[in-house]
Amino acid sequence: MTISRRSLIAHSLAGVVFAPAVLRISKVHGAEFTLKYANNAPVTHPLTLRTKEALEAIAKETGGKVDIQIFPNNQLGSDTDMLSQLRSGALEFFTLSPLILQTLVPKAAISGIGFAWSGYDKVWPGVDGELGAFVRAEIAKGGLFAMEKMYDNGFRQITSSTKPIVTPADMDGFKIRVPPSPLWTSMFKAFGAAPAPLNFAEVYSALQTKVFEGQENPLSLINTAKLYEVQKYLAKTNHMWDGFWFLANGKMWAGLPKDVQDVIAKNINAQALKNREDTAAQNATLEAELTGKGMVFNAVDNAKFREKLASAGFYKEWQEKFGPEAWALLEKYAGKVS
Ligand code: X2X
Repeated sequence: MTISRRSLIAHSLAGVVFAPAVLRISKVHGAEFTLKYANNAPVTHPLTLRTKEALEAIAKETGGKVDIQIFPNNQLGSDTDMLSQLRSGALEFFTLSPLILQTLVPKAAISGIGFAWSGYDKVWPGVDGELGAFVRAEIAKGGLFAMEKMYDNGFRQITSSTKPIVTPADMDGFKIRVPPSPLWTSMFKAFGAAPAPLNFAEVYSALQTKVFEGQENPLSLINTAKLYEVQKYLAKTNHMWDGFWFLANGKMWAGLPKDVQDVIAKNINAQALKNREDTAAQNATLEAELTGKGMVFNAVDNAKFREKLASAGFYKEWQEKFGPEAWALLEKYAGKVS
């Protein structure tokens, strides 16, 4: 906070009554809070489009006093880099998968258990409800602040350049890239595949040079990151749901004036709801669009893939790791998971 802002606040506390403007700093010219938000999503992805809208609304509502610049598409580095920048305070805001956050906040990954969610009608009440509140409290213990509403990434599908994945046996030894997270590696080992972690920033070129045969992501990312150029087959596994927590550096957030926090949170949360509508709408059209771009889709018997995880001991292992409280909250919204 600058000296001029302190004195303005002191001035307003001294009895000067202002109209209920969002920020009582109209005598100061230019931005007073210049902050950064970064992500891993392409510029055309609904995460980038909607957060950009939120940041524009924040600037407008504050008369330009709160200026949050957006750095999409790994411009500031990989997810791993951005997470350390966020923790050190070099970056103020960042959206991240709860599974990648697992390296810092072990229980944050609970929402990513394989085949836990049958649909969005269960996901949103869960992450907007007690399950999400539990995770946000865990995130706070890790020194970060998470906004209330998660953004959607989507239900994940397996793609391949070498062969269609139709049965669980097709996963045997399959060289697949997974995001950097213990739960992800564990899930694909349980499928019998040969997973290796890699940040999303490197995925396109790793697929292009055939370091990996496959990867898994929601349709919206496969489309906007142009993964269809380097992947041929898509198995509709819906093997897990993934979203993004909109995170802030905890100390930085706590140091912002309440009126600034309120206007940021209001707009970020409002656009999260629009982002959820975007991905739902895209899911209805992207199979046709990606097929038109040359991908070959196939259905799978999802129950067989789930059985494979169960028989490999995946659910038992992670139920123990997450503990009874987190697991009960997941099942409260998702239904029986194991
Ligand atoms: O890294 C990925 O695959 C991505 C973009 O889906 C995540 O953010 C987890």
